[in-house]
Amino acid sequence: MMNTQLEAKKTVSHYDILKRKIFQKEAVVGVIGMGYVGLPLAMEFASEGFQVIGVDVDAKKVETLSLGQSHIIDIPEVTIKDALQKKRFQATTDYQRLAQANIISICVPTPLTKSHEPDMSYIKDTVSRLQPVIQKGTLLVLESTTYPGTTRDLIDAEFEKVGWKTGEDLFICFSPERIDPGNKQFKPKEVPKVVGGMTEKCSALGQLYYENAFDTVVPVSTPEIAEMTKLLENTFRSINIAFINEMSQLSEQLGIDLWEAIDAAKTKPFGFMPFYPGPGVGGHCIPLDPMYLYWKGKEKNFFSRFIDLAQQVNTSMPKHVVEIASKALNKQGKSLSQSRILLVGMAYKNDIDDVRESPALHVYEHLKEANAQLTVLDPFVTSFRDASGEVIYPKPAVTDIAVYDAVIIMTKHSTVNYEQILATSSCIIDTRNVWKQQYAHVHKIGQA
Ligand code: SAJ
Repeated sequence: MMNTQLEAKKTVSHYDILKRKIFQKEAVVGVIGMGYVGLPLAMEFASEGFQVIGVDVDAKKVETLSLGQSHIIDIPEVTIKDALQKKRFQATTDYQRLAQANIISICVPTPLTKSHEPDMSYIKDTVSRLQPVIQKGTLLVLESTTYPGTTRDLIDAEFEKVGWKTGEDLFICFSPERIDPGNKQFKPKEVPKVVGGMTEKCSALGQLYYENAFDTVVPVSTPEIAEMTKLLENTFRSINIAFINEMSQLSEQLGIDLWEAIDAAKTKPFGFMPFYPGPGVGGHCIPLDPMYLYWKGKEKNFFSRFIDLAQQVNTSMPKHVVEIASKALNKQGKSLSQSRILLVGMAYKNDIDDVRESPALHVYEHLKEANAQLTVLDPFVTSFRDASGEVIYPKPAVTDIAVYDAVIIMTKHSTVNYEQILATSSCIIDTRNVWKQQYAHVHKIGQA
């Protein structure tokens, strides 16, 4: 048989074999990164009847997962135990196990470096560990949020270098994760899944794969478009949050209750989308993702003023909260220094235990610099490190509210007794609109 016919036969065989394996749920799924993205993804495919190999470099995470314990607040232990018991999930630190995988999703962190540039070290490390073990005919999907071009430059190019032909020997896609930690309104499978392949065959296999675990799959024509889609979503969010944060500072100057204006504006059934002022923007995504887009634009000498301004406004909010607290205490003849302050909520948003990039961490540091005496109340966060590296243990509850000169509500955890705080404290700073009604002793951002 001619070489081209052999090649053609081999191409059809890789593609067709994988297509059949996915259809028949015989495809072994590998998920690299057992974090807030990878673990829910692994559990989705396990619950759909696939064999899933969860790989993580953190031996502790692998150990707890193998015991059926969960380190991700949205994944109950029963889900993990069920997948283990049905022998559909195994956790390991051993990349060699991925030699058995027909499909591999990469869900590793894409943080920023100290100089606010994309840190691609996790992706690069993953690809270099993966290359010696991955088998030909595998579908490889990058899910980590990143700048347009990453999949092509850091993944596809690495395999092309060793003579693998994408679309024949290997199938490569980008599919952004859209996990929203703590979101009770939408289950992960109900959130449409965007996927863009390097070639048509890559896209077709990517769609087939995700159709098993997501109600809706949205194909786009290239990985760059899929990468851009995610950054567009989160940059849109960051800019709109910054806008409303700036409007909150304007409203305070004008003596207008912005929260009431937002509630009125959102009665308009079109053309308006509510965002709410806060103490700043936390989490692993919104503070970081726009900087990936900003950095990519800079490469082309394009400096996005919106992204830059949004970062400035959002990162200025923690200091603004401290200023409000300082003015409120001054009205009682007190200063921040030596005042006993209760910080309610260290997590970056309510009812989760994640403090990454939390604005409350910055407020904590500013107050510490001002020599305030700080106590943290957070029923979800068991511990966190402050800027000096000291481990701080929040109280899950407090009863002695009256002893604090001020209480600052940073995160509106649903299990906190706000009525007790309102009745007992003489000075409250509310950054989350806990109280819609105005009280003389409650100083709310976005209100005079
Ligand atoms: N925030 C405000 N005002 C708002 C909305 C949010 O101050 O009107 C603050 C929050 O308090 C939080 C930060 O911004 O500190 C981020 O909020 P978030 O709701 O975006 O929380 P994340 O980052 O955990 O979730 C997001 C997803 N959120 C939603 O779509 C609602 C989404 O942006 C991404 O799919 C996901 O992270 C991700 O992983 O990219």
